Amino acid sequence: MKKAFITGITGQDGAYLAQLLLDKGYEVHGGVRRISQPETTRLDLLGIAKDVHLHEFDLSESNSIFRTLRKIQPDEFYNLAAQSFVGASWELPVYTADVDGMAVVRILDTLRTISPQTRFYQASTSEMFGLVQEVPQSETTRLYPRSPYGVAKVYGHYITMNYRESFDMHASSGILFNHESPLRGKEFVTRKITLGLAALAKGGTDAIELGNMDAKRDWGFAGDYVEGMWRMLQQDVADDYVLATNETTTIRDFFTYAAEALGMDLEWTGEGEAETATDKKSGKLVMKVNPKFYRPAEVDLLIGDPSKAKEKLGWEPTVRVKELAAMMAKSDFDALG
Ligand code: NDP
Ligand code: GDR
Repeated sequence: MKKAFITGITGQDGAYLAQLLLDKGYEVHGGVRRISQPETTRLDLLGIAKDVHLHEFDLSESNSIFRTLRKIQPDEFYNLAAQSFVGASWELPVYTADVDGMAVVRILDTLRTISPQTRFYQASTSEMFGLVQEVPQSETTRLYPRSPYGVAKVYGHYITMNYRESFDMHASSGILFNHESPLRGKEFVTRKITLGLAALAKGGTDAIELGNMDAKRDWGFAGDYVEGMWRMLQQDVADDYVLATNETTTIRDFFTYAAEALGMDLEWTGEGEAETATDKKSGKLVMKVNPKFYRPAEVDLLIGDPSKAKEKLGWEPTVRVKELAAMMAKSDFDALG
């Protein structure tokens, strides 16, 4: 039986990956931070909390990484834990650099010392592309991060490549474009939209307040992306791969798709800070812009080219953005009873 260790197992991707690996017959271990109230909501929702082995683990603590790895000696190590919210990274730039950047070398160097045969996956991100250099973005596109989060992830990405080249380690990075699901964190824009719309459809009256409506993202379904992570570690030779849908959508259009799935018919008015959306059927104001959600520097356009993953891994996304928006909106609507 293969053993896997997942950092960030309580997060969106960690939960889906744990489920995938359990289905494949792995013994699944995961790292959880010590907090006053252990939080396994996503693992509970998937019905797998009892099937995984959880270990106290913090990315900022070298000894915690060392002790955990020495004990488990996993065949595969997936580093999914991170301060993953871009918006918060301007408030927590040093912490983000440590957890999203430095922690990657802590893990790699520990693996090199005590478990060099372990295959390693690093959660790299399309946020590393930042300011548009090329469309669509691929593994060879120049990196130009636009947030402390993006900058920290660039370090994690390059140190993964460096340990692969320096020590012949099986270390791969997945450069993943945005992927969402009903388990997505509530502060990310897709989930914020679907939770807010579900409440409005159930009779609520609070308009959803958003920032930049013009940003474009390449959104896929998280379940598809964890399959791609696993496939990367099954290759004979480690490498870096983009996972994306190759379709890009504005925040406004995602909002419209989710609203339509709940039976709304939107009327958009105004521009910039004055932009609003009203549901023509109920007459309710459902969205207004609040500049407090604007970012100090924005990533305007992300669209990925996943052809390498398709050719080498046989990976393709199965859920398109409209279906994704409907899936999330209906899940949040149903959860309200
Ligand atoms: P989530 O925010 O849902 O999960 C992050 C996980 O990291 C949580 O389990 C969290 O634990 C854990 N964590 C945070 N800080 C620490 C720490 N100091 N020590 C140990 N664990 C910690 O993220 P996602 O699942 O969406 O993303 C997974 C990874 O992929 C992240 O690295 C993210 O940056 C990256 N990524 C995500 C993309 C996406 O669109 N989802 C796209 C590209 C990359 P806790 O539950 O205690 O908070
Ligand atoms: P992102 O996701 O920054 O792409 O990072 P997020 O959903 O936070 O933002 C996407 C875009 O929406 C705009 N936006 C808002 N965003 C949030 N969160 N809240 C709002 O109210 C709002 N209004 C407009 C943002 O400005 C941005 O342009 C995600 C994370 O999962 C990262 O960890 C991951 O690396 C990248 O995706 C790929």
